[in-house]
Amino acid sequence: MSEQLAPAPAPAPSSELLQSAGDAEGGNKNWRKDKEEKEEEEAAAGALVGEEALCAPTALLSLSRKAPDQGPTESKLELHPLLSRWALWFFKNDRSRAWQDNLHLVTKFDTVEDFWAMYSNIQLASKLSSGCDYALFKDGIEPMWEDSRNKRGGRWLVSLAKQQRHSELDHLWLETLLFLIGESFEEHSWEVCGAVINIRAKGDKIAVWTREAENQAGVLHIGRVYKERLGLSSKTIIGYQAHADTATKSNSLAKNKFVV
Ligand code: MGP
Repeated sequence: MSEQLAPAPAPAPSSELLQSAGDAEGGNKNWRKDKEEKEEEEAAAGALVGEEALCAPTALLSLSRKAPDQGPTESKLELHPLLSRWALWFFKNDRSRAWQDNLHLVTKFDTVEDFWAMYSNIQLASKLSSGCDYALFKDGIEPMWEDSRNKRGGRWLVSLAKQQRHSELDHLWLETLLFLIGESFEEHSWEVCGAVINIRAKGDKIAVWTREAENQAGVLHIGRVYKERLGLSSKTIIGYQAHADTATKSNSLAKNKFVV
């Protein structure tokens, strides 16, 4: 774990973070109020983000974010900035709608504390229904092949067996998130766009998306560091596929451009 991430308690830091943010009970009341207001806003806007995924993380994030000039009693939280601002997206499969219309922006964050506030207040990936995804992308990059920062890129894909959902999925996804926001890829950090987890009955998938499928050195570096970070054995092979191949594949899996 990088030095920047060290202050974050793991793996269940929510109560600590929220308590240190101040009056936890008052916070809960505010949270419920904020949640009701947010639900009304979403209903009004027709943006129905899956209840199963969300517990008003944006409202909770505001509890932990204290302005630095709030005075000595209220500014006890020292926030630890991340190198980039990140956006969490949620996808819920509704076949009556276009793929893009099922994609919802949940929240954005740019500090270690807000990352944990977000993580602690959304549903674990293993508890989502089949067909749902989470995606964490750098702010400004949409989690789709069509985005200009993705269209020449590809993904390192970790395909899991069905039985791994209960034993390993949440751990691997959390490691993936920390891997991303820690940005320890040396000069290749700019190449990382984000990561996606697909919850699927046929077997779940986690992937790290990078920007340039033709940049062999960068892609391989990221793949090696990622594989090591996940603690995958040398016998486990993960493959990298260009989005252009995935988007036009004729069978179930696009061909691997690289493997590590
Ligand atoms: P998926 O959700 O990535 O994988 O793509 P799944 O459900 O495991 O299916 P499989 O085909 O990999 O076995 C499912 C479908 O969603 C794709 O075939 C596309 O129709 C659509 N889709 C997925 N993504 C990531 C995109 C995207 O970035 N853009 C668009 N337009 N459609 C996408």
